[in-house]
Amino acid sequence: MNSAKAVPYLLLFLFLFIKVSAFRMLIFDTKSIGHIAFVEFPVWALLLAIGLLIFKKHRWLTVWIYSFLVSGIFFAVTLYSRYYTTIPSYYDLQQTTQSSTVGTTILLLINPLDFLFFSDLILLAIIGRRWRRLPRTNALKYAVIGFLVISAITTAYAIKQPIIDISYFAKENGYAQSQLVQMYQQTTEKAHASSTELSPKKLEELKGNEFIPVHSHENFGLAEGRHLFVVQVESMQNFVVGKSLDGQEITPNINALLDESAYFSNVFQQIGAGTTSDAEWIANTGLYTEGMVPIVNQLNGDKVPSLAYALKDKGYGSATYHADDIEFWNRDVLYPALGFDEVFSIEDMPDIKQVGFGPADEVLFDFALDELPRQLKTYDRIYSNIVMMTSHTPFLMPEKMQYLNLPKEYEDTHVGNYLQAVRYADEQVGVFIQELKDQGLFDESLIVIFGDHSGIHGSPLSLEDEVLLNDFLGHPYSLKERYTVPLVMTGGGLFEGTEMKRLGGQVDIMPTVLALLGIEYDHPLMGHNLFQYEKNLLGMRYYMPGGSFIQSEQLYKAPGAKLPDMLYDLKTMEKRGKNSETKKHIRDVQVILEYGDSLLKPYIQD
Ligand code: GP9
Ligand code: MN
Repeated sequence: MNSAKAVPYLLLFLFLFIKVSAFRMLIFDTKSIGHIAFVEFPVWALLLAIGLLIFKKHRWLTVWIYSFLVSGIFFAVTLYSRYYTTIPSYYDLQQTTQSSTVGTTILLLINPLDFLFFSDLILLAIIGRRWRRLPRTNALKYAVIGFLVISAITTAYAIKQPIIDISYFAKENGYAQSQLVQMYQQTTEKAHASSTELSPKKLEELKGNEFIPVHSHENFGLAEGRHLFVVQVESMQNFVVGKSLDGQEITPNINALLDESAYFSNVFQQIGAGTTSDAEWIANTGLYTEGMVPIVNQLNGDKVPSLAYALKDKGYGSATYHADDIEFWNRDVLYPALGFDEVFSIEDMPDIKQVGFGPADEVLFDFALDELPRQLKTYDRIYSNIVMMTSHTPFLMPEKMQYLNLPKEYEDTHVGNYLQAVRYADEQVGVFIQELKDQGLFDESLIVIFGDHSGIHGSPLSLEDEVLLNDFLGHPYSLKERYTVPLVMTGGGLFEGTEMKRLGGQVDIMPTVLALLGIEYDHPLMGHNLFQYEKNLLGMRYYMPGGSFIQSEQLYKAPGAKLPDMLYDLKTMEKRGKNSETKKHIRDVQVILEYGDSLLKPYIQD
């Protein structure tokens, strides 16, 4: 064997090794070159070596295409992880259709250094001039055998590990292997591990409560026979409620409404990759999502037991409103599955006052209010599900829709823009509530307002933003502030300004609403009536590493791509050491999540 012939190949594999190393260091903070060389690199190198063997006549073309593809993958994974703080999987390719609307956000995340992933293309051009044809050599065959053996060993080992968190799994077992194992588990159905059924009693016990039948619950039937309005507010986090900036309240309308509301101030978002649409799913089904994949991308189109169906049985007609394309987040599949009688999207609403990707919330509310007289004639009772959108990142509000006079240092900052956008959303909620009052409907309705998920997170936050946030809050921004969303329940004569500090999740919204309306529900629910139960145990998968939990006393962040695990006291958010309770909650939340997955099975594609 002429060893000189191997030189260009050695260089090609060296470039690939450097690229793989840079990727690992960036995404997983990997410091061990040995780990990279034996776990991550061999799979990528194997693919290149096989390509070179197969396409003998077009070796350079193979190298170029492969290098470009790998650079593209690493570039995309880096951007994705920066925004979502978890790695994307091949599943997420299904989401590419959704990326156009979040394009502006993605642009904010690109760091010019990311393009260095493509810098090996320059090196390839240089060695391409030196070796215009890549020589024949047996070394390639040996390389394939060597890489194959190592890849087979690491993949076989990986297959035996449970995937509790995909990023952590990829960190330990290799990104390439994580994708292979996921594919393998999906085809063999292990991804949706079937679990033993949990009775409502057992589920409540895992959360730390004694089960009580719903008809004996606190506030059961308090709002019986009322209309229901559910308002999902885009990106509204709990920390803005009751807060002021330079003497200006961020949510003056919601703040005023709290006097006649039950306000749950400790409710955690539970969305996964499907963000807004996951929140819609959770609020309308009382079920979890799988987390890593938007539930709307998995639905098989079958009817799903839901709030709309439960209310239909009681004579309600239902309508849902959102000012975006109906195909976005596959709502054209979601809404029929949830059984809404009437579905309104961007094409039904006047094409005016566009902000972001559709007409502003004021147009949405006007539209929904205009539909009311007809609906009130058509149905005994109505359920309206109104999904707001204007306060969506990047939170750029036209001047006319700016209600806050931002202090100089907040101008043109992400945090300042966020507060401005949320202030606008609050104004529209206020107008809507006032309109319901003017029409005499407030006294006949139960109105639920909640935030879909956080708006302030990830890389759009600059150091300057963090300083402002600290200044606004009076302390550093905690995970609790990031993940809690306001949940307000109101309606004439129902509540007298109660703040409920007990832990809740979005999954608890539907059970609480059903209890207030006095409806007993035959299908399984993952959440519970927040008026009744004191304790809670919630899972969160995508925005915290799998295995994380939020429990009435503790918040546990499982180990992820970069960081080790961390336990916090939920009340103070001070760091704590794990105790026996923590270990029990880690096990229990896994049981809850697996039960949650099993409940999704009838409604998702195989
Ligand atoms: C898209 C809108 C925003 O229709 O609801 O979705 P998000 O990006 O927040 O998931
Ligand atoms: Mn959203």
